[in-house]
Amino acid sequence: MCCRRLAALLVIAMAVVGSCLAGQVDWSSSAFSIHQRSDGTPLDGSFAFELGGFADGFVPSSDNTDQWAAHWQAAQRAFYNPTTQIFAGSFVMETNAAPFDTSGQGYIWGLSLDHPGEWFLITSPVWKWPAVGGANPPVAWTVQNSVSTVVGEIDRDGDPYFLRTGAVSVSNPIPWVTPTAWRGSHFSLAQIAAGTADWLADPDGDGLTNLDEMGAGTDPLVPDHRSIYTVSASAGNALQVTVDKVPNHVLDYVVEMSDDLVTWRNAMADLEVITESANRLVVRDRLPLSTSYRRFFRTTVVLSE
Ligand SMILES: [Ca+2]
Ligand SMILES: [Ca+2]
Repeated sequence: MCCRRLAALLVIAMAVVGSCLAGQVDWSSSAFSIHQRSDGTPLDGSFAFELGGFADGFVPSSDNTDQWAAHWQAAQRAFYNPTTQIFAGSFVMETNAAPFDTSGQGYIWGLSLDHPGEWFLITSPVWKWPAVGGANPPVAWTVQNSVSTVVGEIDRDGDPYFLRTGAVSVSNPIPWVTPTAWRGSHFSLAQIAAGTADWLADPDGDGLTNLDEMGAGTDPLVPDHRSIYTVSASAGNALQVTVDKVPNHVLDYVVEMSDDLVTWRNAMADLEVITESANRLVVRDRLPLSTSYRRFFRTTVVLSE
């Protein structure tokens, strides 16, 4: 994995927003269970699991795995933790637009860039998306309570394994845009060789580096600008930064805070992640607004591949 960082923008502002109720899906495997690839080797930290649904009425099966990526819409991604042997996430509903309508079918899809021939997909007839803003308690979609294993295997008593991915064709398209694929889709081989596609280059001169452009979903060869963040004050009167992510890209968005524009930090002691989904990252200052100190925030995009 390589990582590159770039400070995208500095922001400070304040406004007032209200809190709202929301439907929530808590989804996970079981901790300290045996999770394996199809050949029996333990899952490693390259495996990510995504909560999501398939658009256009597409119904996935083990016979049409080559078409899954074209229809997949992720709600949230959670990486497998080989130490605690679990993946887990909490997703607060952001929309009930299809395929996330209340009759839409929810799925959990596991895959890895390092092991492209190993997938896992489960669902259950009762996994229907909660209503946005609904006041019902969170629903729990777990490997344990899934009913349909489309690809992979589950052994619910955990012995000799709890979850096993299944073997699929390595030529299947994946639902993720890697940095290499993004660069290849926007630049010619000659441009890549000439350095025009370098991550810190700005060939269209719009002030956004190529890395910024990928993180904002803009065209690296057309001058344009899209602000990917908003700053507000939370109900508890603390500064809150919301980042609009480009979904399905293999990169991370990080919000950092500074008192002096010199030292930047994103420690949990200072910043609380309110929610992170495929589309959005919301981070909040743990201290309330005050006239006795200054706060600056910046959003950075981090490549990982
Ligand atoms: Ca640019
Ligand atoms: Ca541009």
